[in-house]
Amino acid sequence: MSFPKGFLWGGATAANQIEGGYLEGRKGDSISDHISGGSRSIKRRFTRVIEADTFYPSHEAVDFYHHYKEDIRLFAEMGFKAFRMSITWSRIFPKGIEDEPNEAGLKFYDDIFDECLKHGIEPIVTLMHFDMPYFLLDHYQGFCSREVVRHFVRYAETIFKRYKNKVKYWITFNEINFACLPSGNLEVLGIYDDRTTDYTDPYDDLNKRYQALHHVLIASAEAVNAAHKINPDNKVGCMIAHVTLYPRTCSPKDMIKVQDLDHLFNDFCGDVQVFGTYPAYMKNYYKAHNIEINIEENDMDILKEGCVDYYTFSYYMSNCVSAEGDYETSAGNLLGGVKNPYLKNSEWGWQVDPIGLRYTLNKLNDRYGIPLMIVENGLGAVDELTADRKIHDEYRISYLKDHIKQMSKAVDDGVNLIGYTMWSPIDLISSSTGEMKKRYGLIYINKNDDGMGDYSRIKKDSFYWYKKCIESNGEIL
Ligand code: BGP
Repeated sequence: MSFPKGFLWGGATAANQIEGGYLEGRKGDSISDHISGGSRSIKRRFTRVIEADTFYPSHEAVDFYHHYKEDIRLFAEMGFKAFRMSITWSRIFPKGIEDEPNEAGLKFYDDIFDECLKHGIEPIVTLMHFDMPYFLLDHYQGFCSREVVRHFVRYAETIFKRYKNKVKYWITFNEINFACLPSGNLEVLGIYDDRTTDYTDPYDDLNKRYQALHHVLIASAEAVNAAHKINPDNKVGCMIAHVTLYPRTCSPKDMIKVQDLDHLFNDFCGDVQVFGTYPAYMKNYYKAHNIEINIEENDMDILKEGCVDYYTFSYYMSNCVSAEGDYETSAGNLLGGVKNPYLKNSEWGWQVDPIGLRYTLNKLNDRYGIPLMIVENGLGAVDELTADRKIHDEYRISYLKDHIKQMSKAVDDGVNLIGYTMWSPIDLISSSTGEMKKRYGLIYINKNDDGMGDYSRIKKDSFYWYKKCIESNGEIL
């Protein structure tokens, strides 16, 4: 067991899934404030109060806005070295287009970072985690418009300057590669993905989708550049949702299918962000799908200059694909694919695969050769609060333990892994279902989907387990 000294143990969150504080501190409307259900046939985002079968966003999430001191104190009690969180863009620029930032929003994050630093916790900050000012969606269709790149870069520069002495680790866009999944979550492009609105339908319009993604990649590269100029000590990472793929059989056709999907989903965005250039396989993909995007004269230079310093990814599951089955429609997993007979599912159908994490770490280490960080990994489950206010979540402990064991093997394999922020230190609103019911936390939040609960924080059994894990630098599991 050999985690390096200074290994960044911690936990990860996203602003729109924890903060609440709707419109407090002169915050502007965010896209996530408008998602009140029905999107992709599931209710999304905020704790919802059900009235006569109608869902309303409560805009409260788990009220981190008012509990951050208590929460960060609890993270410190577990011995966290790092806390991954994101900034709500509309707290800083309420509409996204203002010349001057909103001081109250900036101050809110100053306070959070101060609180972290007071406890020796390194903040790892994502600039955009599935959300942006609503105005940018309404007026520009998010990153479909090149204009939004300019607004994003102004936002990023403002943030880098303001927190120059407080934050060193940055991530530009969360799970950027979801844009490449045929049924993907297009919030990464700043597009509200409710197919019933007329905003846009990039699902069928690949040109539009990949044009928007190009803009996001340019925005990310410009932000990396700006971060390095503002503070040469800044470390900026990409963030990829990595779903490791296996062929269903040893048929060469299955293997080719794996390679194609790997390129499209797992590799493309990371390759651009690490190597600073569009890979050949993607140029071919564009040709084969009649995709013609507008690339401006300096764009390739921007990508080349804006390569990331480290590679971060989320890892929840692996997936199994077959050349014969339809990747999208087969049951048993979030991303489709076929059932892997060697793996068990979570209650939500995600195929749990700790050994796949070791494999993935080795793959990424070989491919990129830059420091790696796992910035999301965890188990969504239904927890039971006992009468004496305890949560015995041995299933979560066993999930985390099995993954950490494989991480440690990967480190022994020679992988340059610098941190692990599990998802998530506190219960939060599920991104894919919009529910509280799907809980990930080491800390229970007393709030339910029916609106009941007082937001009190309760330590789960996994809290004490993770504390020991960190204390022993991953030796005691
Ligand atoms: C990732 C997202 C997170 C988080 C996590 C768990 O895709 O980056 O925001 O929510 O998945 O997913 P879910 O909440 O849907 O279970």
